Amino acid sequence: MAASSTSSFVVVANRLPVDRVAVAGGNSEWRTSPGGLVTALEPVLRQHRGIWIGWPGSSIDNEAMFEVDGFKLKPVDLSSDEVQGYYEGMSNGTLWPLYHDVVAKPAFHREWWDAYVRVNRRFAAAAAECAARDAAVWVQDYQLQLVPAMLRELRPDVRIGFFLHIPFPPTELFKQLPWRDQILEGLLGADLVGFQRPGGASNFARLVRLRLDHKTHRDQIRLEDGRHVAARAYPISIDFHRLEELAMSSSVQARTDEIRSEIGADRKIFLGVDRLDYTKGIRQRLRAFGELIVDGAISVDEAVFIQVASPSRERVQQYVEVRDDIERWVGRINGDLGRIGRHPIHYLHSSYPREEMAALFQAADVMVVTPFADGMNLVAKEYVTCRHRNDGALVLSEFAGAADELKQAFLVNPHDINGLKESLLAARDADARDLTRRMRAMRRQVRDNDITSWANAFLTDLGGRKLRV
Ligand code: GDG
Repeated sequence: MAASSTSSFVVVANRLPVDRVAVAGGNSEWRTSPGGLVTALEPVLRQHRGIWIGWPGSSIDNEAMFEVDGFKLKPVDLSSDEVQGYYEGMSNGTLWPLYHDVVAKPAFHREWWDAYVRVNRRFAAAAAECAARDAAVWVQDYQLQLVPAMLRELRPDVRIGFFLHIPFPPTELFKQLPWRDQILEGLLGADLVGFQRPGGASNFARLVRLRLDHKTHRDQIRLEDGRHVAARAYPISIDFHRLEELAMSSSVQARTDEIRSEIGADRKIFLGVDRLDYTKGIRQRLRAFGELIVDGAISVDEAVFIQVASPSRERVQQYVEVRDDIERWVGRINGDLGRIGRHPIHYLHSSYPREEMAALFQAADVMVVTPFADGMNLVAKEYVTCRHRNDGALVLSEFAGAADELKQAFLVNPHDINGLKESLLAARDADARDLTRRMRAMRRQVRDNDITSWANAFLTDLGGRKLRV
């Protein structure tokens, strides 16, 4: 259905919150994809008849606005060259590894940068077209860091917010970027720049002071023209109540029982759930688990590791390599340490419905989340949310943003394999009362700081009370 005009609230993100799905008769239609961001922004989008601008994920005939489930969507159509240069190249081959502590080597290519500038300009133009006078525009994430300044130039009347979902790197790493000043200038087009952790906000403030000579005071940056930009932390969260309700539903409970009985009721389940990404530390955690079997500390009759690695960015070379690497390790561990009917690792390279994820979270005794760097890590918060009986153990990397809030987790340094092994055993062997005490505190933290509080905190700072969810 066609939708028209402008709105007082506009979201700009790399992807539209919809997928094109095949339906009977060889046709296809749009369905909303249930990501965290849509859930968070749904009330405010509906209230303001907001518009969401993004790439539809596949090529489309025209860029006319359309409507799905009451959401107004404005597509930005990208050519395959643009997808390659802006998305696979600059976003996921340069910025993603650079911002994640150079866990993989970032590649710097001028043609990728050129595509990034071009595509950011197109997103900014679309935002300028959709924003009503004095509207609030909320730009999301590392793919669109130039949009705030480009949009400000086109539309000085609008309030502009930007939120970075991934870490913002320390100055020494950021400085490697050939286009470092352009990115800083791009972000400074916003009135409010949000980060997951206070460290990201202070890295940014330090960089604009050092490189662009702007004055900063606490979380305020003062520009030459007298304008102020605020840089603050807004730790993202999840929809606690919706997920808890799903986890408590009878169908998910039944599926949980089924998984437990398939694995063997007495076997401990260690679980990993990640997009297959080199930042997530998947190989290291499997290696630690394998070594514990070799050491005799874990027996394949008593424990299993389930690793869900959902397919991600499969056209980017580093992702092809990390997949090969992980699969070699899984093969080696299962080949060396398993026997018929007893695989130490159940490796699942697939995406599953939310119900299946909730059942897995409930079935797992020990959740293992070991990224080398991670803006937040929602999986850790989802596990805690699903443990409505206040049991289960969370092993969590101190390098995930979630570690700031989930302090009662078994915190680990994922580079330290021996430390990781000790934590896996400590989590397995912890007594029930200790686990309950920890889980209660973590659940309270996520319940009291859910996705709505996150959106409200950001939107109130951006646009005042009228934008609250
Ligand atoms: C970025 C930042 C930040 C995974 N496999 C399946 C599935 N998932 C869901 C998880 C979770 C989400 O995907 C992954 O979110 P994370 O936060 O763990 O990580 P990134 O994808 O890297 O997200 C991150 C986040 O943005 C938000 O700001 O926290 O730091 O890197 O919700 O459950 N969901 C389903 N099937 C799967 O197979 N249904």
